[in-house]
Amino acid sequence: MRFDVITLLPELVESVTQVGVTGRAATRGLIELHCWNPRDFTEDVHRTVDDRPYGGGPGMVMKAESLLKTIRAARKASLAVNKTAKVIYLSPQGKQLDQSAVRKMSAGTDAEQGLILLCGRYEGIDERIIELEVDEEWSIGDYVLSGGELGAMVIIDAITRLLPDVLGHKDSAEQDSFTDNLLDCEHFTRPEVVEDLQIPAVLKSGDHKAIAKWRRKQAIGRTYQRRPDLLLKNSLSSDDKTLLEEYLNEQDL
Ligand code: 9WO
Repeated sequence: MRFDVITLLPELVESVTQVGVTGRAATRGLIELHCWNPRDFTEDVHRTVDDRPYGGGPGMVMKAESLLKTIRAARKASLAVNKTAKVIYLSPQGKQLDQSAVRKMSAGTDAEQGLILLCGRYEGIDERIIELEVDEEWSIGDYVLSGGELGAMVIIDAITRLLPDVLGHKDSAEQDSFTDNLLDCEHFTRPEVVEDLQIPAVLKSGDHKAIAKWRRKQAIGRTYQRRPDLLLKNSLSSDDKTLLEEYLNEQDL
């Protein structure tokens, strides 16, 4: 999948293709990242990308002209290879990203045609850019960052790990938290005892059915206690309700 990122800080965004799962995906050619710096699309000696806000107030706003040129250059380059990539603006005003949105982007036309991720800095970008060129506006959560880059990197990371062949183990992405709106169960590895704390006995039983049942019970119980809002998204099957009752009974012990 191809990602084109419009950013004043390409070094920051490029680090995503230099390390970890996303780094390996880039090396293996499963993802491609191209950064476009609006400063390279300025004409003046100072390479000005920002200006004072109309109406006054603190800070600066990213100017329309260089951004328009940058977005159109990115669109053209991406079009030559793929088809019509969407332009996504990262901002706290966007629709909040969740795993189902990520899954859609990693599977559908976005995966084939790529995404153009637009990162603002300063107080934001001239609104007319959003009107003219932005197809979708996404937020990664209710907090303010100093720019959209970390949001773009979050989207690239979350999509990449779902792409075919990226994760070694065939179904490890599918087994994760949120696959069916449930949080993950706990994990343990050796040694068996850490500061007097034992691992749950069932995990040593070798009984794969019992282990799978315990993991699902924990996932449901933890979701109920920590994120009840997620359980309301898809009502529990009667088997899952039984597991939740068992979990709550075991908690009282
Ligand atoms: C900065 C600022 C400073 C003084 C007064 C008001 C202010 N508002 C902002 C601001 O919202 N800056 C944004 C920085 C402008 C757009 C890019 N920036 C950004 C993106 N911050 N946080 C995000 C973001 C992106 C995706 N998901 C969550 C947050």
